[in-house]
Amino acid sequence: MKKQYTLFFALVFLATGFFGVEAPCEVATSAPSAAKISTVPELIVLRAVTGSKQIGNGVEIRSENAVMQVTALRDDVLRVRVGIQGQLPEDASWAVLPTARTASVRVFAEEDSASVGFRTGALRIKVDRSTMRLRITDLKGTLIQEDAIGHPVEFHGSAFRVYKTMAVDEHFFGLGDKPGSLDRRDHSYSLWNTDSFGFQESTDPIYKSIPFFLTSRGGTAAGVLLDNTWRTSFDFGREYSDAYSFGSEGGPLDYYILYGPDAKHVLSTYAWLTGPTPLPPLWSFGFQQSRYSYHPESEVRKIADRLRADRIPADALYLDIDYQDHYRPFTVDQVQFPHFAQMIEDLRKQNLRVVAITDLHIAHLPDANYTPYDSGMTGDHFVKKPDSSVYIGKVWPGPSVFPDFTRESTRKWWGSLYADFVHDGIAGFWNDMNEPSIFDTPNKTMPDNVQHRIDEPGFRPRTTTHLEIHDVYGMENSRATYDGLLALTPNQRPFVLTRASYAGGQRYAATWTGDNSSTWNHLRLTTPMLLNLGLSGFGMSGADVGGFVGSPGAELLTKWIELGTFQPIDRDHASDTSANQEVWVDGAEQEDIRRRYIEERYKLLPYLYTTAEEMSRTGLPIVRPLFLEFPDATADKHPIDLDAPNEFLFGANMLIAPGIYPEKPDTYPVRLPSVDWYNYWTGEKIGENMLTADSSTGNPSGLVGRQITIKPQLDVLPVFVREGSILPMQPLTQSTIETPKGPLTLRVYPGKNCTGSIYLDDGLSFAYKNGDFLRMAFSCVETPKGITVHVGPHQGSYVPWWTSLRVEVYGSTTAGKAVVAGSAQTVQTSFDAPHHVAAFTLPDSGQGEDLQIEWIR
Ligand code: NBV
Repeated sequence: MKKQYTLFFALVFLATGFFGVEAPCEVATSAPSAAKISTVPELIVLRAVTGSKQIGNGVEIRSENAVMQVTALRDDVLRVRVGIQGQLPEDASWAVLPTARTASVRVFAEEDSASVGFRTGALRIKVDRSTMRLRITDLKGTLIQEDAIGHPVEFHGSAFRVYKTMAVDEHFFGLGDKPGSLDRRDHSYSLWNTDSFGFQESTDPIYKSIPFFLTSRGGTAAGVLLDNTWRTSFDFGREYSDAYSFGSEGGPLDYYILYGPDAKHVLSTYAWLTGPTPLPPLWSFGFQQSRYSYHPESEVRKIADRLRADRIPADALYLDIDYQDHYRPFTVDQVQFPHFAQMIEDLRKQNLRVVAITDLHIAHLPDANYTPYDSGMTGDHFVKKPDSSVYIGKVWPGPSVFPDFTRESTRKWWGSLYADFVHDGIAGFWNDMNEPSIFDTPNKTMPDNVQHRIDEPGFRPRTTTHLEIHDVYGMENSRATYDGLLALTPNQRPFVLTRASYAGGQRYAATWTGDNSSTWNHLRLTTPMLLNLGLSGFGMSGADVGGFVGSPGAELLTKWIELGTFQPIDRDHASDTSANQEVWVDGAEQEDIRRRYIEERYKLLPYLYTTAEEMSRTGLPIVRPLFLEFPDATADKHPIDLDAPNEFLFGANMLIAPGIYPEKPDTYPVRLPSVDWYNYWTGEKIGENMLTADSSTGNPSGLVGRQITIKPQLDVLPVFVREGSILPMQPLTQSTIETPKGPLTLRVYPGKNCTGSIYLDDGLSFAYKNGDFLRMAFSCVETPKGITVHVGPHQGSYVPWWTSLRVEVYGSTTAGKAVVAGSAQTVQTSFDAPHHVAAFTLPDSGQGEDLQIEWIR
């Protein structure tokens, strides 16, 4: 049973009656008589303003011993810090970029008898003098966020909790890939990186801790980052039906509020705050084949040969832990892989790259000529126990030691360990087990009292316990890998895949959702998990296609491969005890369907890569909930995704509608935001006749959109394209290493606000930063007799692989004549009735042109 109003009474009780009315900031115990003899921590309640002063970009407020600072980094970004011992917490962060953290904007002080505060160019901030409640509105008075009635903040010893009022129509997203529903409302979560093999819908916590969430309230979005690496927790109306809260067991009370008003803006602001995902190498968008583990060498080669023989487009093969000598990171089992470097070279000749796992646990092997251990000991790079001896825990190699990744020098040393593998031609690296996962401890990770050193620019040098570092350990591991690879090959974009991370970890690594299961409910889980990851800064993500634990049946694997096509990372991966899970395992009929989807992904690479480049600039994820692009899709502006479970957008323009129960034969509804849509597979425009009757009526949640009914088919994953989009596509290749042969295809879907673009570069280096890229913008307008497609000129110096353009106009009912404006030449279009497409090809001059098409009636 949820408690309504009880929060108010409980807090008023705590803050006034029980602990004394006069004291504005009380130090008390939750059971005074027992306090002296028990370990119940002190409760400190911030209650009234006892002093305040305006500072350059905000206000500093005292409440007895406590100090609270609210500052504006930008007009739309606030930071709130609180210390109860008269001092603010250390001004340092693993997540927030120094440039953002130290940014500041001029504010205007606003004070009256009831409140102190200020105004920015976008927000008004008030702190109530008698209650210390923080209230933020926009300049028109729309409420963005306010502390709950009672008191704003409570401390229990070193733990703290912040309560905020929760509106009836407020919804919550983010917190990384925690399983369960897309909307976090009515749930509570704990953040503590955990190896959660075989997790389920209700498992919490799992691998990553990303203390960022997005709120959406009556169409106004805001974000909150609680920048605290200790064990944190979030409650979105589970404890109290009228309040949400966040807190931590220790560490700084330091949080950021990011104002929208739209969700897209919040996400780009979050990317400003914590850094965007860097542009990944093109090959990482190809199909990736993995298994725990392909070994020996002949098995790896067999998989590569089969991919090529069966013409399954693919770009990467993974080496899991069995390629190593006794699971020792940075070694190779010479018996199983006698020609390791040669194998990598040979795979490369087959246009396949290798990603190798390099776990962080270094085997404890004194006097055994194991360089990672020896050099790590010499450099004092491992974490220690309180008695100063090196901490040893058991993982895959047996007794292991653990790098002290919160030291810059340790990260440099770790990065240098990759030199040989990079030299051998390994293209990407996989950091697993970095929660860290440890076998022989009761909590399956390091004991709380393990000592980590913080020796890091921007931080006060000190030694701290694992409690503070645990949640950021995996991120610093992947940072060490990323930076190390950059140091080794400065002009190559690193590809790092990490399992554990923290806010901001998207700067260093892509991520996957860990050990999911080969079951239908896990196929269902992938969409909300990847969407919430994207809403938490991690736009480059995937879930193991086919599921990791267990073995998928033929149809499940087929459906999963279909969905994987539209995930940022498309990696088929299975456990050591799973049956084989490659594309071909269930015979030709299934393989043909699966191949077709993977082929479609390759054809869509220009669109996908263009979306990835957008992500690297704006922070907008590759897969997006519908409300990001269609915030007004419902009458009351609640996120349309709540009525459209499991639908998602792939980039801005493609809507994927897998259905919640693909294992069932029943028809299911697909809700579409109210613009026109095209069926991606048939090219047909979704006409009125295809909409189901209840699209505008009988819908209690006020949906303004449309609804169509889908009859599930094994070989069809419904995909729709938004009217007014132009999708760039390429001829099929078997790998991104192959140069596509033929024209760049522009799929034109006529409609309102018709635009599109393409971004292209060498896919590997940083030359694009010096202008060596190609960008083109497209648009279209319908004319009385047909349509005009505008092809923008080439921008940037990169020379594309195509010399001609194939323009395909969808939703067509007839052939047409195309004229390049200003030229006398007329081209007759082809017409493909079953696909509703009229098409023609013309040279791409690079100068840009207007293509006028008139339908032949
Ligand atoms: O390295 C083996 C596996 C790996 O395949 C998987 O993807 C990781 O999530 N790893 C976990 C360790 C053992 C899992 C049982």
